[in-house]
Amino acid sequence: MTKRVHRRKAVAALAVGFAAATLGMSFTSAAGAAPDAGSADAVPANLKLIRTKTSLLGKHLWYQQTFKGLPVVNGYYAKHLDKSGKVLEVADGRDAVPDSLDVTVKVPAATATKSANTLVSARAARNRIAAPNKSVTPTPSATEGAAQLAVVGGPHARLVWNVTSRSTEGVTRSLVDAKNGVVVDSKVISHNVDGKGSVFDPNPVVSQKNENLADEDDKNQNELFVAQKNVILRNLDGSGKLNGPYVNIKEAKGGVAESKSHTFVYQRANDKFEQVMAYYQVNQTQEYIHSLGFTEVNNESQDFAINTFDGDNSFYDPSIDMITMGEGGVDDGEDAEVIWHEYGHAIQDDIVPGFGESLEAGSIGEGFGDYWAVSMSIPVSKGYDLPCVMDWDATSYTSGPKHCLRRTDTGKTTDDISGSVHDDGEIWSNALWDIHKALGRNKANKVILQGTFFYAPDTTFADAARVTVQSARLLYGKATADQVTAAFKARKIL
Ligand SMILES: [Ca+2]
Ligand SMILES: [Ca+2]
Ligand SMILES: [Ca+2]
Ligand SMILES: [Ca+2]
Ligand SMILES: [Zn+2]
Repeated sequence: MTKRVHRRKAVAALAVGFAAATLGMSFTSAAGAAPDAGSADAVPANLKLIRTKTSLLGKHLWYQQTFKGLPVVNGYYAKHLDKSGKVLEVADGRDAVPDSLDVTVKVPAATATKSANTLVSARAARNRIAAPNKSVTPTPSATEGAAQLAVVGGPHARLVWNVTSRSTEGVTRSLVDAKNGVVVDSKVISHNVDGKGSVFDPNPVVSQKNENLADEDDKNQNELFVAQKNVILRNLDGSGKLNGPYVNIKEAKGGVAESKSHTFVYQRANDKFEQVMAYYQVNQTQEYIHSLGFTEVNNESQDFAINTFDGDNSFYDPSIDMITMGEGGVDDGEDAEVIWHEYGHAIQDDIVPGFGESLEAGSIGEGFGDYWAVSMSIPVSKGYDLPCVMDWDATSYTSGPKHCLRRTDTGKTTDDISGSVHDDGEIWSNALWDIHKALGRNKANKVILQGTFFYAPDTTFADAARVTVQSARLLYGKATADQVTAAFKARKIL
């Protein structure tokens, strides 16, 4: 292998017209330190060693080009050494940066992050409209951002904030001019992929119409195996884990599931099965929410901890925005209705900061979670006892013949208020269920989600009902609002 020095590719890989060749420009920042590739130690000035790899033939040293201590975007330098330390090859991908470039920041990081996220959100929204029928549903709103100061070299050298955002497009890198705030480049650096999975949908009791199934301590059973359904896991971020724009399996008993081929097929005795359930069922519910036109209903990669709690309970923790699925009795993650109930809490906490500050608000939280579980179950339940909540999980703690943790058709009214959020939630869920029956699934869910945007954190039944009626009126007119009013009157809420 002969020793060669590769010069920089002629065009920088930036999208916004940085087309001029950098060939022939001097590396003023590296003045007096011409590459001496012949010596293993010598490298040009202003390089920072960022990685050393060992291969069969030797070592590979990777450097980040820097300017006044800041990374130069896409500016690299690599030195490949044989086992004796002799240089085999050098790759020089540095961009010229004029010494005169001023690195004083004019635009704060927060402003740059906001500009980048706004642009990413708008682009995601446009893409969604352009391709409404694609199975992968890109959706708007970049929700996270971290800004790092950097320098772009080449003919349009400038100081930039390098902003990493996460949106339904995936992970995006945007470069924002730190002098004037203009977003000069923005591109997706991750890849969304489809994976394969196997799930219960919504749960075995409903899909098999069999109230006699039993947990048997998480044992694989033929009756439960046939209840599994092969599905496509959409919107995976390509990391090989169950992560995407709507779901992030963050912690899990036995470790998070990983598959390079994005194949997540397990039987229910494997603790990873519940991870797949959470990913699939939450992705489904977010795609549904987006299909209704809502772009900011917990539109983020919701954190989950799966099977990390050994009690027979699951919970949403608003302080860290995390849903924990317990493994007591039937693993809670085996029943999509438990997942959707908890996700209902995450939805409300996202729309109304600090939601649930009063007894009635807490009851609305529980009632909405139950209603949401029932409503999400409808497309896959073939009409089987729809108002029954958590039919499979409840086999562990109800004697039967029917197994329901709660129902959305109890007939309770405010005369039955008991002071317990779960019991009183049945008043609220019954009202929502009646709205559902009156308006149909999509129209009802639009009205109910829209109404939530007007809730106060410590709302009362009556106030929450009032803004739901108002939402129905503004979206659909008086006749629809009257139907919603009737549903709340039947529960003596209005
Ligand atoms: Ca299980
Ligand atoms: Ca959230
Ligand atoms: Ca359980
Ligand atoms: Ca059910
Ligand atoms: Zn709850």
